[in-house]
Amino acid sequence: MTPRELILSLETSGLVRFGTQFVLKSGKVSPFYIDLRNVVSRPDLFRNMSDMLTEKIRGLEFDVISGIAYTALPYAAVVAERLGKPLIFQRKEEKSYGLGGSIVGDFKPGDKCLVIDDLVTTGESKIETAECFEAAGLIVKDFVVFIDRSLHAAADMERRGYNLHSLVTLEEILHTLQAEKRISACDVSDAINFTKSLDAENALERCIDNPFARKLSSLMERKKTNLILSLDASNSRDFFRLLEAAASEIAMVKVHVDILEDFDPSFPVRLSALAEEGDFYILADRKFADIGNTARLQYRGGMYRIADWADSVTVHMISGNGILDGLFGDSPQGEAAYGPRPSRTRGSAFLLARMSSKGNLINEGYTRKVIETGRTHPQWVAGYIGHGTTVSDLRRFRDKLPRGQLLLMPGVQLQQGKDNLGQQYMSLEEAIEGGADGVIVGRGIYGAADPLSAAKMYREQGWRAVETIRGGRIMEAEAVAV
Ligand code: S5P
Repeated sequence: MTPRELILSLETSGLVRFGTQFVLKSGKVSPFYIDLRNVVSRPDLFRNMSDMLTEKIRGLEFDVISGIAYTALPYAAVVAERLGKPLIFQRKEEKSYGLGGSIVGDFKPGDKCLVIDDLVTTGESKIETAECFEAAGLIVKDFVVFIDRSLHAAADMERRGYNLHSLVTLEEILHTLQAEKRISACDVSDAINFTKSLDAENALERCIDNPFARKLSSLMERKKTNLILSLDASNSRDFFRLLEAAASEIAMVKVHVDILEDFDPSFPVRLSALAEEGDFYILADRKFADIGNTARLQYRGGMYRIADWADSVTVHMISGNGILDGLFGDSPQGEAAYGPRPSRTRGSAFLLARMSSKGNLINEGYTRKVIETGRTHPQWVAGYIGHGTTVSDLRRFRDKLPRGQLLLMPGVQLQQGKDNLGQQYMSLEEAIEGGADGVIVGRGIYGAADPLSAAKMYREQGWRAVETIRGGRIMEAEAVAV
């Protein structure tokens, strides 16, 4: 069966329909309707479509094959049998008994898995499936669908590291049916306009506007530096000596305030004045991790009163989303007990999505949930702290982050390497090539014989890489336009 014959036959069978208004599952009213679920009850069409799929897939490289339940599963079974490849699939429901996780079938970590689905609209559900498989150790590169009913999904998926192959696209359907006079020019323009507006809405949903992310990225571009100095000094004399020297080179200073032996209330006053004068921001790397109420007390109160002076803070999501409300939400019990809610541009967080230390317990599933939390809390989450083992590993992670939020990467030095307490370093250029927006450097600078020269070198090399690799832009243009 050719793509043209497939389109005509789907239209004849009423599986692709135009000309009236259809209410979709989302509640939106669409000028066309595509539903391939019942193809399985038409043996001829099912066989023809399975044949087309088999031919499309034959040339691709994979070890196991999967179909997204339920619609695509029967095809995946047929194609797997014909090509002599193992079939695996993801349960739709969480299993609550027996052994084994949510994936049915045998595979080895590192196996390449090809995934079949019936349609693609935004690509989001495909990416969720890929992430589930990746969390189980599989490598997912290729998706094959019957119909690409969007105008952008293939490009969006490619940006996130996946190839989308489709048997027919919406544009081919429209073109074929119009040429056959089965639909009018008006049907065609309605379908295109509807799809464009849906695509635009989806793009907006994925695009996040966080005030601090915007401020930090514009400071980076203005000052031409993506350097975040991790100033882990144990006394304020060393701290300020280093900071005063490096101020002109950095976009932000990262502070572990509880490392200081001689902290007193004059410390944040002096730090804030220096930040103002030297044009950089302050990130308190407190790594809040407790329940919301405790985190709120730690952030707004105690002797450090971090909320009063830090532009942003780091947060572990291990205790659940309540921590973000605790840190940045209003105080139902009044401000007296907890201190005031931080201002909108001050109260922001970088979530720890991946760590640089060897043997850390964060896995892909955890990282995925952290990103999801960041995506659903755009008012507070300016970005993520994340690390990669290789450029491509970092790139794949970066591509999963919403646009408009930033990736700050620790564990960076001029060369790859490690310390003797589990820290792992990636080189500065690799970090930027992999998609880091800000590079966090500690001992590479303050541990150097001449910290000021080191800071200058990191800043220059880092910004040169930003110019070469990303054209001198930190924030993608679309994100700023929201
Ligand atoms: O995964 C992480 C997260 C962070 S915030 N790995 C890290 O190293 N960090 C912090 O970055 C760490 O607490 C330290 O302050 C800095 C790295 O310092 P360096 O001396 O190894 O560059």
